Amino acid sequence: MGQLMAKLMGIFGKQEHKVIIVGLDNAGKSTILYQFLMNEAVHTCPTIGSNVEEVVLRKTHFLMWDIGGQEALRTTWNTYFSNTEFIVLVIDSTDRDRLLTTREELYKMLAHEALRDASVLIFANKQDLKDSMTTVEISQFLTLSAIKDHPWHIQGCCALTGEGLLAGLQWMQSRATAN
Ligand SMILES: Nc1nc2c(ncn2[C@@H]2O[C@H](COP(=O)(O)OP(=O)(O)OP(=O)(O)O)[C@@H](O)[C@H]2O)c(=O)[nH]1
Ligand SMILES: [Mg+2]
Repeated sequence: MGQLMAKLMGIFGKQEHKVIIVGLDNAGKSTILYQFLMNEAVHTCPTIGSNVEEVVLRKTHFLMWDIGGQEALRTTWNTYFSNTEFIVLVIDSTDRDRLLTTREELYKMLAHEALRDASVLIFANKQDLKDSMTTVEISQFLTLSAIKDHPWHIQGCCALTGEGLLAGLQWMQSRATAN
């Protein structure tokens, strides 16, 4: 779906829950988005700007914005924040060196006024790789248990096979219908 069409559906269509997919470059954000849409791994290129697609689960419509994660693009993330209900933070679970950077980006977002009411789904991606950190290690490093002002959930996954993605989407769906 084109970006304009997606936007128009968001404005005039049935209730649509806005999702932003963020995380550092190479985390697997675009691979996850297209796995949701097509149930298969597609070849991705680094995202410059964003991709937007509609994903539907059991009559719940999500408008998902997949935003480029390169350092120079991270300053643009805030232009996508308004009306966001869900932040999907994607982490390359093998990328130990940059987990601190991810942590900083996460807490910056959580402190942002426009994201005050947003829920956070963290995908610990690339669980297929043998040196990947577990969800427990990542939770501890990000001190997720200290986050009291946003509902959050962490889910291990592999975007190449799709394993774990539906569980994450189901968590969003249950929150979207609870609100
Ligand atoms: N082994 C493995 N590789 C993955 C997985 N998910 C994504 N990749 C690979 O990681 C690379 C980056 O994936 P993208 O989806 O393009 O990453 P991105 O987060 O969209 O990156 P930017 O658009 O630059 O922000 C690609 O080569 C993917 O095939 C996974 O679960 N396991
Ligand atoms: Mg991308």
